[in-house]
Amino acid sequence: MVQDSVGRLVDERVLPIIQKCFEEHRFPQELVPELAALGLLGSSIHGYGCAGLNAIAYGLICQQLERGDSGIRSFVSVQSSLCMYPIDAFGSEQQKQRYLPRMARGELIGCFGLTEPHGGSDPANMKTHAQRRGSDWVINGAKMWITNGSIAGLALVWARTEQGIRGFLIEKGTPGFSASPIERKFSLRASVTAALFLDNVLVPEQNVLPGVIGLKGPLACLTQARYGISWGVIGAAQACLAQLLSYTSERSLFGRSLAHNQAIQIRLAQMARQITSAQLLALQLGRLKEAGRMSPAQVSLAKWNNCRMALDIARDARDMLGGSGISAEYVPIRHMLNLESVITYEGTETIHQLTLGRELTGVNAF
Ligand code: TGC
Ligand code: FAD
Repeated sequence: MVQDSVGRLVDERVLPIIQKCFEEHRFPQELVPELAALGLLGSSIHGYGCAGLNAIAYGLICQQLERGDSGIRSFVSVQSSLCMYPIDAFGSEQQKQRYLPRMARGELIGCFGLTEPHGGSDPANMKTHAQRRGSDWVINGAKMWITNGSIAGLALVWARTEQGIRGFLIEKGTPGFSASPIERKFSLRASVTAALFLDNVLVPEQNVLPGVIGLKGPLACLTQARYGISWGVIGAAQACLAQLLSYTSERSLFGRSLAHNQAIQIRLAQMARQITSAQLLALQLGRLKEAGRMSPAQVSLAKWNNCRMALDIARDARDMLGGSGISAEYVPIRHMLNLESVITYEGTETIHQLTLGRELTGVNAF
């Protein structure tokens, strides 16, 4: 039921506008109330106006949304896994009451500020810092490549303190806090990406997440979001394969349709094999997550495998469309360009390979 209703939303509301949004470098913010009305924001959270769905339902939501566009799935990932999840998991009751219901209704958009301009793969080397001033905190620093950054009413900013890394909930309009959209992207053009600046930003103690100190806080959020991405990218690959099935049956070359060629059928069959394997991997991960047995290394394996699978399929699909493959009339090039971001954010492919390497050998090679 979840898959079908999100699929309908994608078919009826996302697909008709998304190519134009991509061309215009515009996030379709008008869809946020509809995403909220279907219960897609913070869908795994119980209470606070959230749907309380299980992990596999969240995966299916991501898969359907990314069949539309990675930018729409990114919006939901950040809102749900990177902003609402930490408030639910590490926040005070007051913080949950104040933010989660409005976020579930889509009235308050969140963002997650971990990456910094000097290098995102190594967040332990964070420069943004918070110092005590009486009962408040003063934060200075900058964050880079932040999804939803300039449309967010609430930024979860991670900063170094004397005790270790902590999460600060900063509301839009707080003096010294600003966000500037990053223009001229060739990828995720239907998504907002921004830089955040923090210049002596005063944050009261009540806006600090009390439940976690240290890098494990943001990394635990990334585990949730990477899980969703492992499902999401399958949708982008499915969209590319669907386009190819109609294109290769309609296009006639050398006196027969492209689909009559063994070389074409083998490439289509390879895609179906890769998509099905990725789905089984994501499904098993979801079952482990439901059972409380999903490990971060398993999530790294799935994020790496499934992003690589989707990017390879999108690039291959682009090629199989010939010249049409570079046209905005067809979906593969948009998915291909988006997936260049998806394989980079939430840990680059190399970071996930090294995470697996560390798990296998016990040696940290970062
Ligand atoms: P390391 O020593 O491994 O870990 C530090 C502490 O964290 C714990 N931990 C985790 N906890 C929960 N989930 C995970 N995945 C965890 N991984 C590690 C770990 O047990 C330890 O805890 P404790 O209690 O011992 O302190 O840390 P490290 O400094 O060696 O770094 C490891 C590394 C390289 C894997 C990590 O830094 C990393 O993942 N780097 C990549 C950074 C990244 O992915 N950034 C993403 C930014 S957000 C984003 O891209 C959003 S895109 C949104 C969208 O539009 O969809
Ligand atoms: P770097 O860390 O500088 O890496 C550069 C290259 O070096 C990469 O190829 C990397 O794999 C490689 N490398 C790094 N370390 C090693 C090593 N030890 N051995 C070998 N190779 C290595 N961040 C957020 O906090 N919040 C967001 O909402 C968010 N949204 C994003 C949206 C978009 C569209 C993009 C593109 C990024 C977003 N990010 C966000 C940032 C993203 O997480 C980072 O881009 C990513 O973690 C990589 O960091 P970096 O870009 O600084 O690259």
